[in-house]
Formats: sequence, structure tokens, C-alpha cells
Amino acid sequence: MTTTSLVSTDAIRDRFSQAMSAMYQAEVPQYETLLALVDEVNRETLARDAGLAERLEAHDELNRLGVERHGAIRVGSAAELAMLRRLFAVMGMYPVGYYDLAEAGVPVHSTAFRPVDDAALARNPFRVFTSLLRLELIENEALRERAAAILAQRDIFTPGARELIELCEHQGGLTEEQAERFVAEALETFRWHRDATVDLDTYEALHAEHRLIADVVCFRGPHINHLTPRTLDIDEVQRRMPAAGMNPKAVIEGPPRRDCPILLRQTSFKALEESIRFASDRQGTHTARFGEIEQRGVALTAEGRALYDRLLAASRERTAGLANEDHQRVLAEAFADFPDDEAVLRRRSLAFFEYRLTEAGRASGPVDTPDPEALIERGLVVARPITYEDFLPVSAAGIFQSNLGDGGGEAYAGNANREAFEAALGASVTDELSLYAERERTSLAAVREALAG
Ligand code: OOG
Ligand code: NI
Repeated sequence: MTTTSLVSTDAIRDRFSQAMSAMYQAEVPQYETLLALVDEVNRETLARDAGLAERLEAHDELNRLGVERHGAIRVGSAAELAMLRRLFAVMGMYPVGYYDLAEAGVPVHSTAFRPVDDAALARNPFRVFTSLLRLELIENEALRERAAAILAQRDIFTPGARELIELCEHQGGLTEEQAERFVAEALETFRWHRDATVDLDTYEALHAEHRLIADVVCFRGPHINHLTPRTLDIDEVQRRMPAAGMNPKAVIEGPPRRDCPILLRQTSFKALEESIRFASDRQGTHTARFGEIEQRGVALTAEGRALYDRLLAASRERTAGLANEDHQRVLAEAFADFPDDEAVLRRRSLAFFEYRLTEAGRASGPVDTPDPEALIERGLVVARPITYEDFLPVSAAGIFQSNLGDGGGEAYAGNANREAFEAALGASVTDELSLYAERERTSLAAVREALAG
């Protein structure tokens, strides 16, 4: 192979996420409004909280604050999902996590394509939550077959994208010029199409079965259905959305506001009704695209996650039907049993931390203990919460459902089927917990080794 230099996967992902953002802002003007609101609230939050501003600056996060954190698409077949896996690999994005949403009445299962190592996450953490329609859950056999037949006829990738993916796989990367073409070609897969591939009657039949089925089956491609910037104050953005002309979903998903944020909090403006031209020239509408915001906290261990799931489940009856302010208040009460102190989260192994030497630690000679808490007490080591980089099935279902109208919530009989998902994907999904555990373990081992003398 020649020594023509190849662009890093991180750089390609960064450019792609920027191109996607520009496209989505042009396609959905209300998303631009959301970005402006998020920016305004972020600025105010930073002005009010100098400590936060300093921490973000120190971790080199300030200049990337405005960069989108994730987006989402839904595809219809194994072939589409498997090709997407190869497309995302060009950008250093790999399938992490398995999410079953059938239980929550959404006939899909999902993964997140995302960067995996620390450096890549720090450079640009852009992820795409990717759902595969589970046609097998459609009971009406004729409709199921019709949907499969329609899907079999489309190719959601451009020939150029296919070529460049193959080239990348053979070459081990893309050159500058190829990367630029790749971004443009890949973007086509995510573009909105005002023309449906089916007639209005077919759309309506699929829509009546489940709105999501119509969304996946009736168009030329899996249009990006939302993008999600990072907010520093999700409660405030939620409050201000109506005045800025947006219709927020009823409640913020995830844990309540806390001193030590955990996992992921999310909310969105609801999907807009957009006009569509159906085959044989009839007009109609389709509701699919929205804008979301997220605020992330520390990743939880299996124990921490079990506690989170338990408290969330226990709060469900009490929060049902409440408007956001009350919902959040009751949720906060329900989470009183979840320690809200970094040291306690660490000592009780509820959350993951990354250990580093302090200056004193670097200057120190050998130490007589490997116990991280003792090392922290002596000022030789600091522990920093590891940010949760993944998604939450209950929250994801809440986001889906806020856009499905009434009656979208009945569970499907089919169970989670990770094997089937992985078979469709053509690869296994990485277990997210193992990634955090590994990062914690490596950091602790390095610190111990340095202090062991
Ligand atoms: C995906 C909804 C889930 C999230 O952030 O949890 C999601 C979709 O609507 O396709 O994006
Ligand atoms: Ni999302």
C-alpha cells in the first residue's frame, strides 16, 4: 500500500456530525430554534456557575459544548442494519448495547453506534441510536408481507457510499479526498424525502398497524428523526420551550435533578406534522421528526443500575399523569434512597470512576496501601466520575411514545431477542457495562502501579 495519509476515523465522524447538523437545521427550522435556546441557557448557566465553567474548560469540553451528542434512525431489514454497521465503522462508531423496546409497545430493538475509546469519545462522542423494525411482531400476515416486499425494493445507500465503504475496508481508512466524498454520500442515507414510495392507502394501512411501521417502510431512506445537543440545564430548557415556540414532551425522561448527576436525562420537542406526496400524487402528512436535548451524568455499575431501575419502577404509579414540575418533584422523592454524594457512590460501588494521580501522587514514593479510598484521603489520587455514554430503554420508549399519539403503549408479546438482532447486524454488540468497568480497572491499576514503587 502507498503511504498516502489516511484521515482518522475521529475526523470523519466529526465532519459527518457537522454535516448532519447543517442538513437537519436546514430541513427542520424548529431544530435551529432549539439549538439557539440550548445555547442561550448554556451561556446563562456558565455565567452563573463559575465552577462548572472552570471544570468544563479544564476538561476541554467548553469548545465542544455546541456539538450534537446523538441522533436516531430506524431501519427495516437485516441487510440495511448490517450495511449501516459497516458505514458507521468508517467513522469509528461501533454497536454498543442492546435495547428491547417491544416491551414498551414499540416494535423495534436497537443499538447505539458510538465511539468506544476515551480519546475518540473526547474528540467527538457523536452516536446514532439505531432501531431495527421487528416485522415479525406484526400480527396481520398480509400486511407483514406487504411491508417486507416494499422494503426489499429499496436501497438506502448510494452506490458511491457502498464503494467508499468497501474501499475503506480494503485500505484500512480513507484519504482526505475520499473522506470528503464519503461524508457527502453517507449523508444521503439520512436525508428527508417528501415523496413516499407508497400510495396513501398503503401508508394508512401500515400506520393503522403502528405509526412507526409506516415511518420505516414508506420512504426511500431512514431519515434522521432527531439530533440531540447537550444542555447544561435541562429543566430550564424544558421550561422555556413553549415561550420559544416549541411543544415539549410532557416530562423529562430519566433520573431527577441531583447534585451528582447520574446516567442520562432527556427531553424533546414533539414531532412535527409534515406534508408528504404519496404515489399517484395524493397529498398527506407524516409526523416523525423532532429535536431532543440531553444531560449526562455518571455511569452506574450493575448494582447502581439495579437500584436506579428499582426506584424508577417504584415511582411509576406515583408519577403517572403528572405534569413535569410535579413529576420531577415526586421522582426526586422516590430517588431519596439513591446516594447523592460522590464518595458514597464510589464506596458503595454504585457508579464508575476513573482514578488519577494528583501532583502529590506523582511526586510520592512507594505507598503501603493499594486501597483507592486511602490513597484519595492522603491526597495522592483523585477519582473522577466516568460519564454515561449510552441510552436507557425506559427513556427511549418514553421518547418514542411521546411521538406516537395515544394508544401507543401496549406491550408486544415477543420477547427481547438479542441473538436475532446480532444476527441481523452481522456482529455482536459490545456490553456497555464492560467498557466502563474496564476503564475504571485500567485507571486504578495504573495508579496502583505508579505508587507501588
Ligand atoms: C429513538 C428514540 C430513542 C433516545 O435518545 O433515547 C432515543 C427514535 O425515536 O428513533 O433517541
Ligand atoms: Ni434520542
